[in-house]
Order: sequence, then structure tokens, then C-alpha cells
Amino acid sequence: RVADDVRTVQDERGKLPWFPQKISDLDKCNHLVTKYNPDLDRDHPGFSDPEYRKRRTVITELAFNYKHGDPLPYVDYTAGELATWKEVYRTLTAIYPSHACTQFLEGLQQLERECGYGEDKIPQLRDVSAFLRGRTGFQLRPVAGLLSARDFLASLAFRVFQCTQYIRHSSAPMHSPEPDCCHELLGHIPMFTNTEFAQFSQEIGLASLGASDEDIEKLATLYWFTVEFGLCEQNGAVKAYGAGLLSSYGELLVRANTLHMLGTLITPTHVQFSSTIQKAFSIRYDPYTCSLEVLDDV
Ligand code: HBI
Ligand code: FE
Repeated sequence: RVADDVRTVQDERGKLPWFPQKISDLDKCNHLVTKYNPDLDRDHPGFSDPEYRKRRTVITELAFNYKHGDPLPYVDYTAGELATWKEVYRTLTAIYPSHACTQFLEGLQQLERECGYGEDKIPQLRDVSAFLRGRTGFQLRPVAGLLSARDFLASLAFRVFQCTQYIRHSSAPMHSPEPDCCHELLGHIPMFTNTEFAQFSQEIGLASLGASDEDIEKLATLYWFTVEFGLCEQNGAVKAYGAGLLSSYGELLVRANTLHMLGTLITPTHVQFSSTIQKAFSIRYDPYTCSLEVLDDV
């Protein structure tokens, strides 16, 4: 049994799961997991706020209508949304120097210097995508919520990171049950400025293409314990590089201290994963055309 967010939509027996072969195929990688969105999750801080839900719908429409090659949608954020961003930005950046790994801190500094990051405005995906392309070749596309693991991982194979654009509810600035722009822009984006991290991300993505549901679940778990909640040791101290930690004040303070004692340090280089995934073919990525060449191994 695999989790709901992993299972392939049409599970045709014996047939290789469909996967994107060129970057524009990512238009079809848009299967959402809706269980944490404010229309369905009673525990979501925005569940009983119709204004919030309406606003979130306006922003997610931009992602639903987006096609590869379109200019990334620009969102005119409201004063309330900007206030939430400011509170999140101030609170988190205050503890980053002591809790975040050096690669993250360097990435954030670059973004502040060269990409307009700061507490006064929510960075636009268009600007962040252009910036990242020049650093590590990663680019962004908008997404309407929590994406299925298969679709999310597939986009990484093309050096594409799928980003939500709505912001968390103002009543809970320090936590969101679903990914929001604070999670993406503060938690994930700084790490994507790092060459090794970008390479690791693409490799997980490539390993996921055409993989069985069981293997997708393994890769999603690996992703969870590294990219989302990973800690590492730097100069004898425990530092976070996981986006789930770096976009949540409580997580960052508590986990960085307790996980150290449990000795659960995981770094991507400790994990050998793609060699244990059985596939009947291998893949070569062509960076010039952003497409794949599929080679039969027999
Ligand atoms: N969807 N929008 C979005 N953002 C993520 O960070 C994200 C996702 N779907 C799955 C996911 N992350 C991973 O944690 C794994 O399930 C691969
Ligand atoms: Fe994430």
C-alpha cells in the first residue's frame, strides 16, 4: 500500500507510468493533493475565513491557467498579505544566523542583495526565477497547492521548482499546514542557489521518472528527511537546511535542538538511492533542449 499522494492516477498494470519527456510536458504534471487546503481541511487556519479562501482561489487560478513559456504571473499582494510576510520574514531571519546552514545563509544574502528579498515586499516568482536561472539553471513555475509527489519530483528532473504564490493565513504566521509562498521563497529558494544542492535535486527528479509507486514513495521519503527536514553538522553545531524547518519558527527552534540528541543527522551525500531503484531503461537529460533521451537497457 502506498500513500494517497503517491498512487498513480491511472494504474495500468504492466505499463510504465507516464512521465514528462520535455519541459513543456510539465503542463500535465498538475495533480494536487487537496487534503490540507483551506476548503477541505477543518484544521487549516483559513477554513472558517471566506475572504481568505476567496483570495487564495484568485491566486491559484493564475497557476491553473499557466502554461510553460507564459510569463510567470505577477501577484499584486494586499496590505494584509504584506503584513503577514513582514512578520514571517522578521521572525525567521532573526534566528537564521544561529540555526541555518552556511549554504542557506549565503543564498539568502545573495537574494537580498541581488533579487529584492526583504521584509517589505513579497518577491515575485518572475524575478526569483530569472535570478535562479543565472545561478544554477533552476527555474520556477506556479502551482496551485500541494502537488503529488510524482509530479513534484518529475519537475525537478527539468530543474523546475513548482512554487505556490498565495500566503498563509494571518492568524498563524508561524505555521502553515500546506506549502505557501513563505515556505517556498524563504524555506526552499535560498538552497536552490547552491550548485551541489541543485544537482542533488535534479538527480532525485531524474530517478523518479517512470518509477513504480513504491519507488516514488521511497524518493518522497528521502526528500522529506533531507530537503524538507534535513539537518547537518557544521563546525560542531547542528544547522538546518530543510525547508520545512526554515519556514517554520517553532520547527526550527525545537527540532534543531532535539534532533541533535537523537543523532538523526541526514545529509544528501550519505544517501545512495538511485542505484537501488529498478528501471528497465535509463535516461539522459539534454540541458540544451530541456528534454530527455530514453535509452533501453537490456
Ligand atoms: N508541492 N507545492 C508543493 N511544494 C512542495 O514543496 C512539495 C509539493 N509536493 C510534494 C513535496 N513537496 C515533497 O515533500 C515530496 O512529497 C516529494
Ligand atoms: Fe517543501
